[in-house]
Amino acid sequence: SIGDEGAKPLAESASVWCHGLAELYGLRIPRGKVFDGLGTSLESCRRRLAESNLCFLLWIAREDVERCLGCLSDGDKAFHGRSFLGLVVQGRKSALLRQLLDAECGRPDLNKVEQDGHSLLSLAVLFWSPECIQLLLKRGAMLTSNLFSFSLSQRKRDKSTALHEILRRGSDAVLETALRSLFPRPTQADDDVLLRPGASELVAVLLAADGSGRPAVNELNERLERASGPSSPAFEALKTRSLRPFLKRVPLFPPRLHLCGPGGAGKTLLRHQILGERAKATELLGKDFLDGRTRGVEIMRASLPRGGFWGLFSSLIVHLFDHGGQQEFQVTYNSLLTQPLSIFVLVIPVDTTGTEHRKATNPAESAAELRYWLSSLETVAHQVNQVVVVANIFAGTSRKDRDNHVSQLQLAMGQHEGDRESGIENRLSFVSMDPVVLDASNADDWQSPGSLLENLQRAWNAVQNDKKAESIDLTMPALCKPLFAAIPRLREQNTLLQDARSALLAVRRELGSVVDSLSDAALEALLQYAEQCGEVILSSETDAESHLGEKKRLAIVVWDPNWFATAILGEFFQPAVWRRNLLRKIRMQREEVIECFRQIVSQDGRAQADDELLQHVPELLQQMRLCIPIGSRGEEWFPAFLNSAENHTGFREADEGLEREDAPASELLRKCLHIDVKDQQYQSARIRGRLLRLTDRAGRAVKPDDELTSIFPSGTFSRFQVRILEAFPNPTQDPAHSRSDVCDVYLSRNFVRLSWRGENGELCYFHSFMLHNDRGIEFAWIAWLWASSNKVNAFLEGERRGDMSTVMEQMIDWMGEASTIKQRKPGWKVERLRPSAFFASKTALLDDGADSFLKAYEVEDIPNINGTEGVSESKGHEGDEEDDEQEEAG
Ligand SMILES: Nc1nc2c(ncn2[C@@H]2O[C@H](COP(=O)(O)OP(=O)(O)OP(=O)(O)O)[C@@H](O)[C@H]2O)c(=O)[nH]1
Ligand SMILES: [Mg+2]
Repeated sequence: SIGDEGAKPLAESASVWCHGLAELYGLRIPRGKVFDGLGTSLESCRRRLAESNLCFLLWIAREDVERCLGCLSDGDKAFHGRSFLGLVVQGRKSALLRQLLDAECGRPDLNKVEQDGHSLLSLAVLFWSPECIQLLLKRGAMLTSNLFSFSLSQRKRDKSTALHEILRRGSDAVLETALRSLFPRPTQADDDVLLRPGASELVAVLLAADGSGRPAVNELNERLERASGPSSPAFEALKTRSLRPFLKRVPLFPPRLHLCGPGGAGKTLLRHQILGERAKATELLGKDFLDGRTRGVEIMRASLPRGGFWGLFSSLIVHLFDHGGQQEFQVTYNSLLTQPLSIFVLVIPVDTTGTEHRKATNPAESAAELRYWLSSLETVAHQVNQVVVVANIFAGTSRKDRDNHVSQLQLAMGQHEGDRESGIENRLSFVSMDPVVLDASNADDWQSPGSLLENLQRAWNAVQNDKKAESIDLTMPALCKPLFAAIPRLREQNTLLQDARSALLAVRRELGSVVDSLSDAALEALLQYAEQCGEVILSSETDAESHLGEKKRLAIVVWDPNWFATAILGEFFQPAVWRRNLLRKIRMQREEVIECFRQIVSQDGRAQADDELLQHVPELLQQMRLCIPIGSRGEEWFPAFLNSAENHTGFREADEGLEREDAPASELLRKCLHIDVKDQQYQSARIRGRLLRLTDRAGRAVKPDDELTSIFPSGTFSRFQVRILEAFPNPTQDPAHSRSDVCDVYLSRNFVRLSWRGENGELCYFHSFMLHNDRGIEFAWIAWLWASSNKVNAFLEGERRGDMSTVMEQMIDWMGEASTIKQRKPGWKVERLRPSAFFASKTALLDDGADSFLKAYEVEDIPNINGTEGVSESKGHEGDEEDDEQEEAG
C-alpha cells in the first residue's frame, strides 16, 4: 500500500521493530502504531514512536535506566494490563531490574498482582529468567501457594505454584534462593524453623498442591533424594529430617478472657458464676474483703455455650484470667494483657451502700474508674482485642442510682470511642456501646438475654474475624497437641518449676516416640506455643556461647501459670511479705530476690527448687517487668513493684517509709544541700525548671482535678529512676550521709535527686518528682536544675560535659523512653518554669497556671534569680498582680 519508494525501508524497519517487540514481550503490536504509512523520514517515524505510549517499551528494550526510572516513578506506565516492572521481568532484563530496584525510587511493591493474576515472580518463572527470579526473591518477592499457568494450557490440571516450577526446572542455586526466602532466617541445620510461631506461611507454601494435587513438598523430597554431592545449607537443613510431621498445623487456641477492674468489684464472684461454681460463689459472698481478694492472677480454662442456632451444642473454650484488682497486684498485668485475641471484661462496681474497705460508689467516680482502666488497657493491649464493660449492681442499690451510674459509664465509653474520631489512635474495640448491667451475686444474671454471655459470644466472633488478626499466625503444629495433653500430667508430678534440661526430659518421658526425632530446639519451639496458649510460662537466658550474640536459650519452665501467679507471685507481692523480709529498698541484690523466692517456694512445697534453678527466677521477674536489672551485669535489681509511687491500700504509707516528697524545690535544696538560695553567696546561681504534663483530648495540659484521657504506663517513674541509676551508679542509701566528691544520687518513691560538686565549692543540683492527681494517678513530672554559678557544668553519664540545657534535655529524653511502651508514648506537654516557681508548692504551682510558666516568646536564660524575676517569697509566687502585669508587658 505504500507508494512512496522512500517509505518502503521505513515500513520494513517498523515491521522488524514490531516483530522484535512481539518476540520480547509476546505482545502483538500493530505496525500502524509505529508507522502510519505516510511518514517520509526515519525521523518522523521515531518521533511518532516517542510520542505514542509505546516508547517506554523501547526504553526497556534498550535498558535505558534513566528513562525507565522516570517511568517507574510515573506509576501508570502499563501496556496491555502489564505493569512496568512486569514488562521488565517479561523482557528478562535482570540487569535493568536490578538497577531499577537499587535506585530505591518509590520502593515498588514486588508482590503486587498483575491484571491477569500473575505476580512479578511468576512472570519471571513463566518467561524463565533465573536471574530475575533470584533477584526478586532476594528483594522480598514472596513465594505463595497461588496457582499459575506456566504453559500455554489454561487447564487447572496443568497449573502449578512458582515453587513447583522452580523445583522442577531451577538450578540448585535458584532453588537455594527460593528456600532461603521461605525461611525466616538463614538455616543452619536449624531444625525447629518449621515449628516456630509464624511458620504457617512457610508450611502453606511447602504443602501447596499443584493443579493435579501434588504438594510441593513431594517434589522437594524427590529432588533431595536425587541430589548428590555437597549441596546448599538450606537444602542440607531440609535433608536432615523427614518433613511431613512438621508440616501439619491446627488452629491455635483459645482466646483469652481477662476479668479486670478495681478490687472488690465482683470479678471473682462473676467468675464463679460463669464456671457454675455455686458453692464457691456462696462461700465468697460470706467472706470478708481481705480473705476474698484475688492475689496475683488466677488462670483457668472455661467453657461457655457458643450460642446461635448451630452452636447450640458446641461450646466456646476460653482461657480465663481473673486479675487481682488491688494496686499491688496490678504489676503482674502488663505481661499478661499484651497478647492478641484478648477479650477484656471490665467490671465496675455499682454499690451505693459501701463497706469498710470500699467507699460507696457514685456515678462520677465510677466513670472515672472506668476511664482509668480503659486508658490503662489502651497502653498495654494488643491491637486485636474486644472490650466488654460490666456494671455489677450490688444488692441495696436503688433503681435510680443504678441508672445514674450506668448512664455515666455509657458516657465515659462514648467519650473514649470519640477519641478515635479526633484522630488519636485508639486500640480498644468495644463489643457494645452500652455497659452490660448485671448482679454478680445472682447465678443466672450473666447469661440472661442480652447480658454478658451474648456479649462474650459476639466478642469471640469479632476477635476471630478481626482484619488485624490476619497478620497473626493463628495456627500451631499438630505436634503441639500431644504436648498439650501431657501438660496436666506433668503438673501432677509436683515439680511445677523446672530447669530447661529436666523439663525437656520430662516431656520426652511423657510423649515417648512421638518426639523421638525432635531435637531439643524443636521441643522448645513447641513449648513456646504452649506459652502462647497460656499453658506454661517460659523464661529464657541469653546464650553466652552462641556466636549469634542475641540467641536466647530456654532456662526454666513453669508448668502451671496459675500456681505461679497466685501461690508464688501473689505471695511475693503481699506487702506483708516484703515488709517481713525487709525488701523495701531502692535496690535489691539479686541474691535477696532469690532468697525471698526460696522461702516462698519451699513453704509452698509444690516445686523442688535448687540453687541453680532459683538463679533463673529473677529473669522471669524481669521478663514480667517486675524487676529491672541495673547496669550491664544485672547483679542488682530495681524492684519496680516496690518503688512505684502508687497507692498501696490497706496500710499507712508513713509507717512503711513510703511517704512521697512534696516540698517546694527551694525547700528541698535547703533540706538536702543545706543551701539557702537567697544567700548572697549564690547571687549568680542559675535555675532551670520543666513541668511535663499529660494532655487532654484537645492537647491542653491537665490539672490535678481534670479527668485523664491518657495515662503514664505503669512503672514509668520506676523506669526513669533505673535510667538514673545506670547513669550514676552510686546511690546514697541514707540521705544524711551523702558524699561530696562524686555525683550523689538519692531516690525515693516519687523523687530523684542528684548533686554534683565542682572543685571550688561550686554546686549543681538536679531533682525531679512524679506528681499524682486527686485519684492517686501519676499525671505530671517536674524537674529542676540549680547551679551555684554559671561556671558549673553538670555531669552526664559520669562525665563532666554539657551545660544546663543539655542535662535537662537528657532528663526529658529519659522520661520519654521510660514512658514509651511498644512505641506508644502518652500525649504530653512540656512547660518551662519560671525561677519564681522554684519557691512555690506543687499545688500552688499547678493551680496558678500560666503565671508559673515562661511564655513561648520569653528567653529562658535568666542571669540570676536575684535579678528581674525576684526571689523573695512575697514577690515570687503568691500572685503579685503588678509583677504579673510587668511580665505580660515584657
Ligand atoms: N451483694 C453482692 N456482693 C457482691 C457482688 N459482687 C461482689 N460482691 C462481694 O464483694 C466482695 C468482693 O468480690 P470479689 O468477686 O472477690 O471481687 P474482685 O473483683 O474479685 O476483687 P479482687 O479479687 O480483690 O480484685 C465479695 O465479698 C463478694 O461477695 C454483688 O454483685 N452483690
Ligand atoms: Mg478477685
